[in-house]
Amino acid sequence: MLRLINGMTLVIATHNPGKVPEIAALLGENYRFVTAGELNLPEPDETEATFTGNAMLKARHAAALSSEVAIADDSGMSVAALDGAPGVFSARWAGPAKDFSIAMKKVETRLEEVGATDRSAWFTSALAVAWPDGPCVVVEGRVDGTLTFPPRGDRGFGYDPIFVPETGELTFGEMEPAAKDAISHRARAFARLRAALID
Ligand code: ITT
Repeated sequence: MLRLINGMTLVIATHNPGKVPEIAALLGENYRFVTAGELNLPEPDETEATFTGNAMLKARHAAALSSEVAIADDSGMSVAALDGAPGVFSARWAGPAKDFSIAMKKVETRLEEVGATDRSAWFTSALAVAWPDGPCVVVEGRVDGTLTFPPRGDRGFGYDPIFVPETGELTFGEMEPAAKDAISHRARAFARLRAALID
């Protein structure tokens, strides 16, 4: 049976510094962490068409190269009026410089172009845990909300300053990290992971 055991080392298979504290906070203090960046692991190409596919690809890549159990997140923001875009292309909309002011502006411009008044959006997080000898578990979580422009708040990362979760009025960029961690797509995915691999 696949389990995460207290005290084991887990590779956090991300090169996004915004995700590391969120994943570490969700996992708590029971594991030893090392990040893909600290191990100088190369970033794999995200060639899959789904969040779950890319999360498994990243976790398997890090587990194979490090010989440790690895956890990866593949996530993104989907906008209803843009048929779910940017979705799995969320990071790529920020360009090679990973400038999310450009990505957020692009979302606003696309909404104006299609003449949409619907501002519904959601974040998805797929979390995958892979073992070096092959097994892999993947789960998904989602949080719904609405978009607001101009961006507000300098906390969080990525698209956080334009996303207001349905349970409140502040953007993810304005919320305390713990408040975001309590309701986020990543937290919801983690609850499923906990049920599958920890409890
Ligand atoms: P890794 O693959 O190395 O983890 P990445 O940034 O390329 O880093 P993704 O491919 O999963 O990760 O891209 C997801 C993008 O979606 C991410 O760069 C953010 O812009 C956005 N995103 C995901 N979760 C988010 C969150 O909680 N808040 C804001 N933006 C988020």
